[in-house]
Amino acid sequence: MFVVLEGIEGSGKTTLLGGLEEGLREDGHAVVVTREPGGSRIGEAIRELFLSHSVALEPLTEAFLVNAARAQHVAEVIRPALAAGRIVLCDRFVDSTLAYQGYGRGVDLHQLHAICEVATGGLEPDLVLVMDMPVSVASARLHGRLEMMDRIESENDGFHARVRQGFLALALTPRHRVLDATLPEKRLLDLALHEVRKQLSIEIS
Ligand code: T5A
Repeated sequence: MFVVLEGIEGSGKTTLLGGLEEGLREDGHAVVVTREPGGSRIGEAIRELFLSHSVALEPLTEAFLVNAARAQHVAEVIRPALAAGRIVLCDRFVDSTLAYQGYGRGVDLHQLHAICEVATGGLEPDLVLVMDMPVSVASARLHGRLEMMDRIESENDGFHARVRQGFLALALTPRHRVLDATLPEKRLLDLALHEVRKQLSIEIS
């Protein structure tokens, strides 16, 4: 099963992924945790470039870069793990491109869908957990690491608000679940584990 976590920066995806991984391993599942951009050697190199302040990137260049990383990630990590019967937990996937480069930067959504489709070969997640929270709350959480803000995190609140609205607009499908990311960590983990276990029972039956 392929599970993706999405949401704006600071919404708690990485924290939740750690808890999900532990809970699912305790259930006896083999789990692979990975992320985008990244996940493979070339993907991590692209990530470094993508997040660096040292380069100015056109929105379409951003879209092609994350999708170059994604093509390698899908072929080298995600598809083999799924074929081996593992649960793949992925920090961000296609919705991030649609939300950041589409809703955030203004790249045409039809073009983005087409680019992502080529990169994924049509692979779609079975479940997408969307961590939703106001931008102001997420920014306050990240405030302590102001000096370490990457190129995208450093964008203004208006950009992040468009990205948040993008994630919510994309979440209107049966495979998406929107979680209130302002909830305490333990409560969020319980809700997320419940959703993943429910989806697993559907996949198995
Ligand atoms: N990107 C990515 C694109 O533009 N296009 C794309 O196609 C893709 C794939 C990737 C960047 O690339 C962009 C989007 C991103 O800008 P990233 O590292 O994956 O960067 O994403 P970030 O969201 O920046 O990762 P962060 O680590 O900043 O945020 P998380 O993972 O959402 O949040 P987390 O877990 O690190 O938590 C943040 C803080 O909140 C606390 C944590 O302890 C931590 O201090 N916290 C909570 N506090 C209270 N209650 C809770 N429930 C909490 N959960 C966590």
